[in-house]
Amino acid sequence: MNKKNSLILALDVLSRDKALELTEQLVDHFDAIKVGYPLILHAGLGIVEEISSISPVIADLKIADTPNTNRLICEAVLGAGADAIIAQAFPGKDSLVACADCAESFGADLFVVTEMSHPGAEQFMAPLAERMARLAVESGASGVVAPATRPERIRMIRSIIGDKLIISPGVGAQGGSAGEALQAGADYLIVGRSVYGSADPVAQAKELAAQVEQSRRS
Ligand code: U5P
Repeated sequence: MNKKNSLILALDVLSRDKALELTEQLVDHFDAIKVGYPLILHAGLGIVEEISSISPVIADLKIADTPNTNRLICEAVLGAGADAIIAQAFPGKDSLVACADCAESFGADLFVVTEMSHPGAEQFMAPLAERMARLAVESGASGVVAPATRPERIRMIRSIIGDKLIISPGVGAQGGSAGEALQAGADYLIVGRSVYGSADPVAQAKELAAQVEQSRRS
């Protein structure tokens, strides 16, 4: 993933046509497009192949199964053209290593969820986030997912993972601030509804780019 805009589009729309229209419109404003269950379940796995011919794709399937099943999921989505996958750490090291090995065999990136961005993540994930961040490093992941809604947690996770990448959802619709997440150590912001749900997605993307630029200068 080439870091140009520090922005990743979360494309949680439900139709192939809408997804491709937004991809064409926004490809120059985002470094990657993240697709997950909402789009893949509606449009089919072929949408990964179609978008990946236009932009790098991160497959956000939050993979969380046994090592063998994890491998089968990774092979399917990386085989369809995804450049990166997202996996959960909580199934444990063997499950995560299965994802890391598969990502490596495809020359793809693996991002590991440490602590999610919604309020409920404070219940079970936050108390284990440090251990999950360490596991991500030990397993050979390219980076982690950490919450823009809690910049202090990004700071803490950065102190554990060194120079691995942090991709950070929660900006916009979930209330997180682009500037604060970047200042806390996020490498990329993941933004969905506030862009694709807006009347003018390109204008929203430009506004985010201006915030990224301002944060780089400060
Ligand atoms: N996402 C989160 N929080 C996490 C991990 C992933 O919001 O901790 C994903 C969501 O599933 C969605 C995107 O695809 O990031 C955020 O979209 P939005 O809230 O900006 O619409």
